Amino acid sequence: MQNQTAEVIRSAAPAASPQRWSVAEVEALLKLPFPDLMYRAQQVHREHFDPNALQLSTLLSIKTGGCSEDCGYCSQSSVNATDIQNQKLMEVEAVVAAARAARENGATRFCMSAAWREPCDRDLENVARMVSEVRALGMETCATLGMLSEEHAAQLREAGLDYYNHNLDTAPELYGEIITTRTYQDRLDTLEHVRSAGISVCSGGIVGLGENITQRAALIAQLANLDPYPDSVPINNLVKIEGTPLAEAPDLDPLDFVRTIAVARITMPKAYVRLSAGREQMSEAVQTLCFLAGANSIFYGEKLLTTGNPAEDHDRVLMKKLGMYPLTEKH
Ligand code: SAM
Ligand code: DTB
Ligand code: SF4
Repeated sequence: MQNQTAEVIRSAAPAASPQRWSVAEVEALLKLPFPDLMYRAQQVHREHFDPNALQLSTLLSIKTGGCSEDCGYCSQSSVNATDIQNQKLMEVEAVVAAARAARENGATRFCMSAAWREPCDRDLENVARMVSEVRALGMETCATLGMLSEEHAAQLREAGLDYYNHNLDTAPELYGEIITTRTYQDRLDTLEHVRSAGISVCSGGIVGLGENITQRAALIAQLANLDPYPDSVPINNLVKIEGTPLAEAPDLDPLDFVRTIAVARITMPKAYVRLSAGREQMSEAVQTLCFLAGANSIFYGEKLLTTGNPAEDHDRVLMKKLGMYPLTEKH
């Protein structure tokens, strides 16, 4: 039986249209006793998903570094003094070869990421070719290329793009302290263009940026109040990168990370909640708590964009130990 605190928070049963979540309601969820929170999250998760299955996406940085945006967490911003190797847009053939390898390893979705503020027309044509060729391998396609116009979104859809990743990243109140070269509204506009083009929305954020619990709640409320909420919600734990303004950000308590996952699950019942960046720095026990809290998707492959991720064989062993398995058919 749930305790009184839990009872005052309204039920997260899915409705035809999404619920509106106030920041205070989300914050109250984040503050639930841990066992109550996990119980709520598991109830919601099991109502909509096989709790033992994980969706696996492999990431590839198709254009690395030299980005004109000033995101305070990112190794790829030209404003940040990081020591990554810039790399121009990859050739289509090399991208398709990487996608094929990812498929052979068991990934069902391939996500192509570029360090751009926004793609130009020529870049977009090249990415559209990559999308259609990766799609032809029988994989789901995802791209994250920065801001997207309506026209570019339509072109990508035409090429066979299934998902577009564009994160809200943090709470509106904190946003201006993390990024100054674009606005929150710019982010929301791109999500609208993506949705209108018929592409599924993948949007989440980063925790551990030094936000307080109210700001963490505000990020989740923003995502959950999108109408409809995103199909896929990546929750990244900040990977601290030397040379970025956030290199010395205080560590987030791992249990607060797990709580964030649980609240994302409760407020966005049918979304795939992705345990994203930061897994390499996380113990298996914490990752397991995230799965129990409702995370049902991961980035699979030994590299994220410029930082490491657990190797495929390591993740396979973990899944086996937990009796979990990859989603094999397309979802
Ligand atoms: N340039 C595009 C954009 O910003 O939308 C696409 C690539 S960008 C690297 C994709 C996302 O990666 C960011 O929105 C952010 O959420 C996440 N990210 C970047 N650096 C990170 C870091 N150091 N730790 C955790 N997440 C990070
Ligand atoms: C997302 O939300 N996380 C991924 C993906 N979308 C593109 C990126 C994580 C980047 C982590 C830092 C790096 O490897 O540079
Ligand atoms: Fe550029 Fe994206 Fe990194 Fe921001 S997060 S600096 S937009 S690559």
